[in-house]
Amino acid sequence: MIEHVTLSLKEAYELSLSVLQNNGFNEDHARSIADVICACQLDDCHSHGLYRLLVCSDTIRAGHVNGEAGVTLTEPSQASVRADAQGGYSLVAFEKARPLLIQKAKQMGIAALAINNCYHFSALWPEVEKLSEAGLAAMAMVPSHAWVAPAGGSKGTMGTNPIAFSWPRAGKKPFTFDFATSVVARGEIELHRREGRPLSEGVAVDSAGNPTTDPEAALDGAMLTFGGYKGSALSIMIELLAGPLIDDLTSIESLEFDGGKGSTPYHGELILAFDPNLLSGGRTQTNDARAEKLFSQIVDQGARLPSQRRYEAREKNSKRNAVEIPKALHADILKLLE
Ligand code: NDP
Ligand code: PYC
Repeated sequence: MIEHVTLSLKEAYELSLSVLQNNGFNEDHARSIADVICACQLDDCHSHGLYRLLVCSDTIRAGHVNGEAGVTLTEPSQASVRADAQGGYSLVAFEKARPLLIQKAKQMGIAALAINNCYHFSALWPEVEKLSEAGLAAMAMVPSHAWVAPAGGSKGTMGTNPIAFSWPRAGKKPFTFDFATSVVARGEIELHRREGRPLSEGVAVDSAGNPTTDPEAALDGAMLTFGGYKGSALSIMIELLAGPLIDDLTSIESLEFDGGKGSTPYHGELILAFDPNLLSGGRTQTNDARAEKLFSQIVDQGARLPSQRRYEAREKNSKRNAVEIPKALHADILKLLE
C-alpha cells in the first residue's frame, strides 16, 4: 500500500514554483512549468504531474536546459509561426507563440506552429485544450528519445512520440485525447519502477529483446508501440513531421545529443490549428450537431470519451481543493529545495 500526502492546490503550486526557482528557472519558465504540471496533477495525470519536478531539476542540474532562455518568433508565411526556444523548455515558447497561431488559424483556416530547439517534458493536452477554448480544432506532436522499437524490431529507434487532438464543443469542454504512440508513456514505466509495480505484458522488451514486465529491464531495453505496425507507422510520422519537416532533431539525434546524461529530450514540436468557421465555409449549428451526434452515440452505448476521466478528476480535485502524491515522491521533491 503506497502512502500519500495531500496538498492543497495552492501548496502544490507554490511548492512547484519554489523547487523550480531554487534550481535555476527564472519566473517565466518556473510559472509555465508549474502551470502545466499542476494542471496534470489536478487531472490525476500522474506521469506528467508533480513527478516532473524531479525530471526538470535533474535536467537543469546536469547543465542541459537553459532556465532563462528567451524566445524568438518568426513568421515564414501567413499560415506559419516558428518559435525558437533557445535551449529552454518548450512551454514559454508555446505561450509566447499561441496568440499568433490563433490569429493566423482564424485568418487562414489552418496554421502551424513549429517550436524549435526546445527541451520537452510535458503532456500535450494542456496546449491543444487551450486552442480549442479559443474555438479551434488542434493537433500537437513531438518526438522524444530513441527508446521505442519499431514493429518487428527490438532496438530503441523512435521516441514515445505523443500525439494530441482537440475539438471545440459549444458550451462543453473540448473533446481531447493525448497519448504516447508507445503502449504507455516512459513516465508511466518510471512510476512503476519507483513504486515497485510490475508492468502489464506487451509494454516492453529487455535488452536481449525478450518480453519483460520488470520496469528496470524495460527501461534498459526497448518499449513497444501500441497497435503493432500501425502505432509504429504513426510514431515514424511524428518523427518526420516534428523533426526533419521543421528542421529539428529526431529521437535518435536527441538521445545522441543527451550524451548519456539521462536528461529531458531535446528536439522540436509541431502544433497545427484549424478554424472550423473557415474550413466549413461558414460554420452552422448543423456542423456542431453532427459532431455531437457522434459523441452521443459513443457515450450512449456505455463507452467513454477520452478526457472524461480527466475532467471528472479535475472536478473532484477542484471541489476538495487538493491533490495527492505519493509520500516518497513528496520527500524527493522536498530534497530539491536543499
Ligand atoms: P494513456 O495510455 O493513459 O492514454 C491517454 C489518453 O487516452 C487520454 O486522452 C485518455 O483520456 C484516453 N483514454 C484512456 N483510456 C480510455 C478509455 N478507456 N476510453 C477512452 N479514452 C481513453 O496515456 P499515455 O501513457 O500514452 O500518455 C500519458 C501522457 O504522457 C500524455 O499526456 C502524453 O502527452 C505524455 N507524454 C509526453 C511525452 C513528451 O515527450 N512530452 C512523451 C510521451 C508521453 P483520459 O485522460 O480521460 O483518461
Ligand atoms: O513519458 O515518454 C514520456 C516522456 C518523454 C518525455 C517526456 N515524457
